[in-house]
This record gives sequence, structure tokens and C-alpha cells, in this order.
Amino acid sequence: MFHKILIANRGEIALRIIRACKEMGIKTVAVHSDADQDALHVSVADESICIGPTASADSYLNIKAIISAAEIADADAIHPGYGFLSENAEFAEICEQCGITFIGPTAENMRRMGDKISARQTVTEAGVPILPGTNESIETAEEAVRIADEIGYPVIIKASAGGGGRGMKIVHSPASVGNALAMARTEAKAGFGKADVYIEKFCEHPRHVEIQVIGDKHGNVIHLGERDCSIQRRHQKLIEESPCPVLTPELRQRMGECAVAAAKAVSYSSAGTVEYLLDTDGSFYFMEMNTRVQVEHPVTEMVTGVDIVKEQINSAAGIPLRYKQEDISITGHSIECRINAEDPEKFTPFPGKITAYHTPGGMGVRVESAMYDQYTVLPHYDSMIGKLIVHADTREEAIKKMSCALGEYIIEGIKTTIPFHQKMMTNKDFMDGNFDTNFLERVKI
Ligand code: MV4
Repeated sequence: MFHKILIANRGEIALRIIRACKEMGIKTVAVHSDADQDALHVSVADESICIGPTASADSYLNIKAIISAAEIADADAIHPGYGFLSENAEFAEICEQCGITFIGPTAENMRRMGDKISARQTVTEAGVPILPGTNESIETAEEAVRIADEIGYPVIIKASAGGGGRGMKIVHSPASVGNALAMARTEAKAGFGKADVYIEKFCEHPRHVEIQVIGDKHGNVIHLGERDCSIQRRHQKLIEESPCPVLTPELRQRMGECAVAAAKAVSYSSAGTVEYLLDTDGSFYFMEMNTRVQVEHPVTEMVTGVDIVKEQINSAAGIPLRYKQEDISITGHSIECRINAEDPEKFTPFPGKITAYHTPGGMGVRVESAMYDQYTVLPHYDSMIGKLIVHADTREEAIKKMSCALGEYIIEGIKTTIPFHQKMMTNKDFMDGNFDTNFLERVKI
């Protein structure tokens, strides 16, 4: 097992990883920017090192500074959390070259899944369903029109190097294909440094349902069921839950088996997520694979009892998974609300000093946050300041518990998305499980 882990992240996920390390008897090194001197992850870790100026590009994304910090502190592994360098294949490679274990998949896995065209090719070979479309880069308008006509409109053009909703164009008729293709390629080149785009059938009312997988270095891969992440705004997830309110046990098993097959196809040996679009007729299609621990991992932990971060650390250390697929069962229902320092109406950032702070508690209530009273939420980083997670026997009870817990949460001095979540918990369609990814475009909360 590792002797000391450097956590190359900040905020709630840094704290989450530090807690797992402490429980496992592993020493921790926090890294921080100039502005993060007073951040909780810094005081909770065994030691801390300043890695640069406030801007993320100079600190949390600064590979040289992070590797130097790991060498100075004599850390034998780095956990990247989510965001920042978590899906940077070059960083994973450099860690390994420096004799530091990167707690995550291999650089090769990240490249193969990070490129959406190669991910489509890979999962197709593993027998995972994908939407009709191309498994190659499309370059000319003629080619694009021919393919779109064949698939039938609407179609969507996506950047191969994109993901998470960036670099997509929906096309409704042959007349707009040429223009959309040119724009998609230009934006892809400018945004990701690679113009490659592909085309697939556009699914109009999908749910976003993703499967958590975890693998080890001995060829074992299991899945931990699904999360429904359909409640999102501008590709930012706001509420996640497990299980998905509309999934049958049969569908869960098929989606799970496909996710495991996709992971096994690349000898995946860490925590990862296979994202699907679930259509209204119960068909599901591969969308992307995320090769990191995700923000919403706690809902899966609550319904399975598996500590995903500890399993991920064990896997990286070469320890076999302690669970077999048949050991995994889903108990009760869990919901997570992301609490952002934002105006709850406009969803614009609202950083500032927290002048009063009290967190909810009680049975089945979990708070993942690095906030404290008198802390100043900085404008330089992500606006997510915490996650409120509940677990109860049924979905109905989980919604009630979430309502009560949101009511207990006191955060003064800044605006947060708590009022948005309170309204959601009493929204009839949400309560009925009747929603898709377009929910917040359709319904004014
Ligand atoms: C789609 C789609 C419909 N049809 N692909 C958005 C994020 C990125 N992972 C892919 N996304 C989508 N791809 C086809 N063929 C709809 C979306 C989409 C979406 C997906 C999941 C959650 C929210 C979304 C919001 C808008 C669009």
C-alpha cells in the first residue's frame, strides 16, 4: 500500500480523498494555490505545499509544480480527483515516468476513451449499443449529407475531442448540414486543437443514465449500478440519483454488463463511468466514458455501501477488488443536490464571504463540502461549494429527507442554489420521476 498520497485537487473532493487516506492509514499531502492558503483541504492534510499563483493554470494545472511537490514530500502516489489534471493522459504518463503512481486509469485508457471516435469504435467491438452514425471523422459536406440522409434527421455533429456537451451541433435538414459541419470543425479545432467530428442520430428526449464501474489490475471489473443525472442545466449536472426511477432490473443488468464489457475491452483498472442516453422506448446508447472519479459518486456509495475512493486507491496499489459482481446489491434510494455559490435564478457565480454556516444532519444525511464559517468562496474556481446527499428506503422518502435537510442548511453572506433545490423537491414532475435532459429548458423552477 502507498505510504503517502499527494492530492492534486482542492475543495470537497480533496477533502473526500484525504478522509479515505486517513481511514486507510496513508499519509496525505495537500497542494494549494496562493489564494487557497486558508482552504480546508490544506489544514486537514498531514502536510501541504504551495504550488503556485491563484490562477488554476499556474497551480492546480501546473504539472511541473505538482510533480516537484510530490518529490519534495516523498509521495508515492497522486490522486487527481475530478476536473483539473484528472483526465490528462500526459500527466498520468509523467507521474509513472517519475516513479509516482497515478491513481486512475492508464494514459492509454484515457486517450482511447477521451477521443470520442475511438471510444465509439472500442465499445462497438465490445458489443455496446451506439446510436446510428459514423465511426470515422467526417471531412466534407457531401459526405456529411449522405450520412445524415441515411440516418435520418435530426442528427448531431460532435467533436471527437469534445465531451461533456462542448462542441456539438444539432442539424434538422440537409440544407444546414454543410454549414453546421464547417462550424463544428472550426470550433473543435479552436477549442480542442483537433478538428475531427463525427455524426450520429440525435435523440430528442433522452435521460442521462450512467453506470459506475470499478476495475483492478488483475482483470476484474464490476459495476455498481446506475445514476440518473438528467437534471442538469447547460451541461452542468444539478441533481443526481440512484437508482434511476425508470430502470427495470433487466435493463440495469444489460446496461451494467455492457459497461463492464466496455471497461474490460481496454483492461480498465480504476473507477470509471460509462454514460448512456436512455431513450423513451427503453433503448440505451453509449455516449462517453469518464475515466475519473465523478462528482456524483456518493449516491452510488450510499445505495451499494462501496467506498469508491478507497477501492480506487486499493486498485492503484495493485490490490484485487474486494467485491465480486454478485456481492453488489442496491439498497434504498439516494439523491444528491449540488450546492453552488450562484444566484439560484440566473445560475451566475456568487462568490464571497460566508458569514454564517450550519450543515444539516441526521440519519441518512451526508454533506460533502470544504466550507466553514467565515470562509471566503473565491471567484477563481468552480462555484460548487458542496453536495448534500441523502439515503432512504424509497425515492419518496429520499425526496422528503432532502427537503428537510435543505431546510436545515444555513449559508449566509452568499447566494446558493439551495432555493432552486427546495423548489425541485416539490415539483410534481420531479416527484413522479417524469423528466429527461430537457427538463430545465421546459420547466421554470
Ligand atoms: C446527444 C444527445 C442526443 N442525441 N447525442 C450532451 C453531453 C455530451 N456527453 C453529449 N450530449 C448529448 N448527446 C445524441 N446523439 C443529447 C445530449 C445532451 C445531453 C446529454 C446528457 C445530459 C444532458 C444533455 C443536455 C443536452 C444534450
